[in-house]
Amino acid sequence: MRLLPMTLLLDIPPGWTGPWAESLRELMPDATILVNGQDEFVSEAVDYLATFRPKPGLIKSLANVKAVFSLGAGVDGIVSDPDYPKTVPLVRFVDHTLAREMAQYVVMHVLIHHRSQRHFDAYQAVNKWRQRPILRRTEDTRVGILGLGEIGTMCAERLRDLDFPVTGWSRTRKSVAGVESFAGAGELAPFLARSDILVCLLPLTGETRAILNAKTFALMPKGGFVINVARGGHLVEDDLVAAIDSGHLAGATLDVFQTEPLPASSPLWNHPKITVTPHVAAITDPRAAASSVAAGIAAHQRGDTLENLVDLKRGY
Ligand code: NDP
Ligand code: OXD
Repeated sequence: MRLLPMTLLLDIPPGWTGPWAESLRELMPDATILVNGQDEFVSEAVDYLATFRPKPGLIKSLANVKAVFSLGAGVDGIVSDPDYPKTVPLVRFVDHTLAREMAQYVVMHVLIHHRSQRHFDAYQAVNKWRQRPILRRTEDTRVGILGLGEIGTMCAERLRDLDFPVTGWSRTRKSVAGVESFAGAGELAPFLARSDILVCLLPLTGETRAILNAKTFALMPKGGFVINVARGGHLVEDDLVAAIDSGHLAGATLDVFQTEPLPASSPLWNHPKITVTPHVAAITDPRAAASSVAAGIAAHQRGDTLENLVDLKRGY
């Protein structure tokens, strides 16, 4: 992609792997691509930043940065920086392959729960043949999706296509074929009351933090199941364990945690009714991210309106 000369700073979280800089350099051969923590750079020379969880203050220190590109769909790690300069546009990563992987993860864990797969795993481990009917009909297993955005909508459509009755909850009302839409704080309680499986796909904001709490679980039907693939900050972990141990909830699948990596001492690791995965529901593909960053920079240089802009006041 031909671009005007510019400098892009790539700020990758420690532990991330993949050919991030290579993908960006391949797509933008005329650009200067620098990697934070590896390359020396002059802050004032940085035109664009691609990042996921920047150290607070990094963006403010880049006095001439023209736009920031999030390498993840969730931007809570960027907008939480109190020094984020409000005049700098923030572009979110929206990608079909990311949404598709998220939908695969959600469908898989809905089915693992619905088909009692963990029950069969436990008996296989001790060489025991234990048949058991599916406990509830698909038509009677209502899935509720908190957050009917890019990813939530794809999850809803895939589950609907498997004949699960699906509803979604969002700030504004949605129109997704075959998916009942609930909107706003006033419709949260009726939405929860008909969510046998509750999937969280909300962005983490001041309004959604700790939304998965004791009150929320009490409003769900007895025997309900929770899947949190959004952010650890959405869930009050102790409330979840209490709701499962009391017998009100049947269990949970968690991909995201208040503290990541999840400390080895966390009781969540060994809870017999909780499945833990290490924030892998979907991993950003470096090539897809590079192509979205390159397209955004090209649009910005042409003076076009940027797509997928984050509303900094709303926080997503
Ligand atoms: P979107 O911004 O497309 O969708 C967010 C949805 O949440 C929208 O429907 C929005 O409603 C709704 N919402 C936001 N605030 C509220 C509120 N206060 N009350 C009710 N509804 C609200 O986000 P994505 O679908 O792209 O991503 C969702 C989240 O998934 C990300 O923020 C990230 O945290 C997580 N994620 C996790 C990954 C993982 O590997 N575990 C990978 C990728 C993403 P409305 O449309 O009306 O504004
Ligand atoms: C994301 C994530 O937000 O990986 O994209 O969690």
